[in-house]
Amino acid sequence: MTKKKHLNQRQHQRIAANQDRRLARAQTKASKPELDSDLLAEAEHGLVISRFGQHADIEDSSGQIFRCNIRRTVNSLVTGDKVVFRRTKVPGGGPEGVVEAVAERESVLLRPDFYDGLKPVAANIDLMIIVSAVLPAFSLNIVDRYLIAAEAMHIKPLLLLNKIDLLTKEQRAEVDQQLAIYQKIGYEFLLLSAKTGEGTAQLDAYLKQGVSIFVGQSGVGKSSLVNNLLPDISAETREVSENSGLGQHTTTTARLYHLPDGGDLIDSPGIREFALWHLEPEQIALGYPEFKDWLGRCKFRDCKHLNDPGCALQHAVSIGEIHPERFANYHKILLSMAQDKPNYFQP
Ligand SMILES: Nc1nc2c(ncn2[C@@H]2O[C@H](COP(=O)(O)OP(=O)(O)O)[C@@H](O)[C@H]2O)c(=O)[nH]1
Ligand SMILES: [Mg+2]
Ligand SMILES: [Zn+2]
Repeated sequence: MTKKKHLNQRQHQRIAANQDRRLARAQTKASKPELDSDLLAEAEHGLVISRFGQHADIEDSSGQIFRCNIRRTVNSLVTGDKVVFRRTKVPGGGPEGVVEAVAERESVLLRPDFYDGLKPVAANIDLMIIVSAVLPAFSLNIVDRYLIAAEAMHIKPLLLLNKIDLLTKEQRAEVDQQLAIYQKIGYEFLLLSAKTGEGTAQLDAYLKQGVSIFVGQSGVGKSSLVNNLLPDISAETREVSENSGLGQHTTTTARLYHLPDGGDLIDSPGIREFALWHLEPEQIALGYPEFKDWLGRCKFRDCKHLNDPGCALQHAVSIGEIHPERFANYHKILLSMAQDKPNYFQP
């Protein structure tokens, strides 16, 4: 048997197991009576700190947290959602309240799961901090992938280059040149060292402005940055869930933390790295803001922007309006997306 066939069989088993679990969940949900309205206090506004299955931890305006049930009419509820909830009047072992409704989201982070498809994992994020580093190599291709995701989800991106303590003079000059490409397009960036603390004051200034998340490939220093910001939360706990063999379902439970110096951070190891299988080819081009003025101006409507005659994008590259490396990455990403997509996301 080939390796590929073997994997497919395992995928089938996994999908079947997921379906069984979903069915079981739906059955317990149906048999559970909903809380009587007489036992509930007035409706108030709350914030979802974390969601676990049929429960969610909701924070009220004074900062108190209540473990609540979720009304069946609430379709989707994730960390960062703003809700209307009602506390239970009589304290006892049961739920401390009920989530009645969810406010419209300003943004939602979607994460594609190989087996389950697209899943919302956090809402109302203001800033996606895209972490990269010189070790492992500073990859503009990976940076571009996360930028495309940020553009598609309408979340403001911030480029953060970590581990600057490791940069030689030559590397620093090279990095400055690469970052200038992004600065010209209008992206903001920070140079930082989670090890020495250099640059953390600038990071704090960004974090204070709202709700942030860290994303980026493995090894760039995301855990180190989070641990620096939240020293009171046991790093041990975090690493355990990060390395547990329990699968993606447990590690994607995101949690919202209030930062000691202001602002909020939504975090879980599972949301720090994610793939982009779910994006359409059109979204890839839209993930490059500097293409916008040129898209739709090619001679042929179905222009692939490769060697097509009369290509406006090629022209923009030739006159220096689009950087050749960004243009090359665009084609590389398009190609790899078509190849890497799991069957789930094939049209
Ligand atoms: N020299 C240096 N090493 C760092 C820095 N930040 C993180 N590291 C190291 O890089 C490795 C990966 O860091 P980690 O936080 O686990 O990365 P993650 O996979 O993105 O969560 C660890 O060995 C860290 O100690 C930094 O600013 N400078
Ligand atoms: Mg980590
Ligand atoms: Zn073209």
